[in-house]
Amino acid sequence: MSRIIGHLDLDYFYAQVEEVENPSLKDRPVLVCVFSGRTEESGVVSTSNYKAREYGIKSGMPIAFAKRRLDGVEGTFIRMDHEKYVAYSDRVMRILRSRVDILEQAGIDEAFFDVTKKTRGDYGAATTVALELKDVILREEKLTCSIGIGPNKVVAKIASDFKKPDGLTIVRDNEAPAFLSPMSVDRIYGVGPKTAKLLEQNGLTTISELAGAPTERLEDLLGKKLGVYLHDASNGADDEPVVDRVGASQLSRMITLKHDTHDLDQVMAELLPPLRDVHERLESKNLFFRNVSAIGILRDLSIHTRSKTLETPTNEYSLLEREVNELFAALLREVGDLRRAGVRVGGLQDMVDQHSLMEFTS
Ligand code: DCP
Ligand code: CA
Ligand code: CA
Repeated sequence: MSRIIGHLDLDYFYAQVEEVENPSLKDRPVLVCVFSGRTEESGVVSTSNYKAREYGIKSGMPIAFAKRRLDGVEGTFIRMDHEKYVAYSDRVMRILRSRVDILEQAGIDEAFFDVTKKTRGDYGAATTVALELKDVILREEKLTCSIGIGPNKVVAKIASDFKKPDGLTIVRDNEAPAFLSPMSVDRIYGVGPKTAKLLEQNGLTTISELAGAPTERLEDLLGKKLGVYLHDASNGADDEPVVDRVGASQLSRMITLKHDTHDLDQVMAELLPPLRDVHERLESKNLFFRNVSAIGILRDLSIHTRSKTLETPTNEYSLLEREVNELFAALLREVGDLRRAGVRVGGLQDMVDQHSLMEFTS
């Protein structure tokens, strides 16, 4: 049976979350920004709503530049609040995970899913699942998203981007080559600006041109692995599995400190709620952690990290707190005042696996 794979991507994610929390924003341009703090206007646009995009606003654009683009129209500029978006993201992922066979989170606002079993390989049933996912996310979180359904990850990812916002694009197995051929090569997952440029310099701009190029030529240009992958992908073939990465994943929380500080006790005091939150999340998911990191962001926005790998995975709170304390002590010996502080646990693994492993080895 051929697979049925989906890709879901939330629409104008950070800006949409801000609209959800303040619906009066909806009809005007909303720009979520990272302010670097030098002057009132220094920093970049992280993302914007579709109203703002009508004026040519793009992610990564300097704020001052975006203001000029708006040309006198009143926009709302909002400071990026990463923790808030992570909380929405976590809830959306939880909604999805319970409704598909396998979920693979691929970014803060996107995930691949496999529904082959659930739909018994039937695209009609997959359409129903996709509509249901859109519906639940809208009902429970007030967020719209775009979904692509196809025979593999490459096609699903391109399909979710095909109609945005609030789109649903279904590409059946036999429709994949025709769907892909007119698109530019950079739509393929894994083709960044550098690869795209190299391909273009070699006369390969569209996916159909790429699909027609002999594999050996692509291998010469890009190396064996990427060459073979792109040959297959451009022909609509891709057998990358959807994998639940929970076991390899990490969990983090960042906070902005009340005042920039170099005081370890102050940092730890403010970090207690996020630390407890991280620990609760681990417990609720029955996970042990293996790595701990302390993250500090300074006034100039430079990011500094200290990490430690434990000898054995654990879920013990007191140990987590102690390790984080030590890591911050080390970090503060080397950097100046912290503006933001955070903690990350990684090497997460299922307690069930852990127990069975211990039974096995003892
Ligand atoms: N993001 C960012 N800086 C970028 C690109 C993205 O900070 N250069 C953040 C803000 C986005 C989020 O990541 O909301 C998700 O990125 P997407 O590329 O999925 O873009 P959006 O969700 O904002 O818009 P779209 O509706 O096109 O998916
Ligand atoms: Ca998105
Ligand atoms: Ca995305």
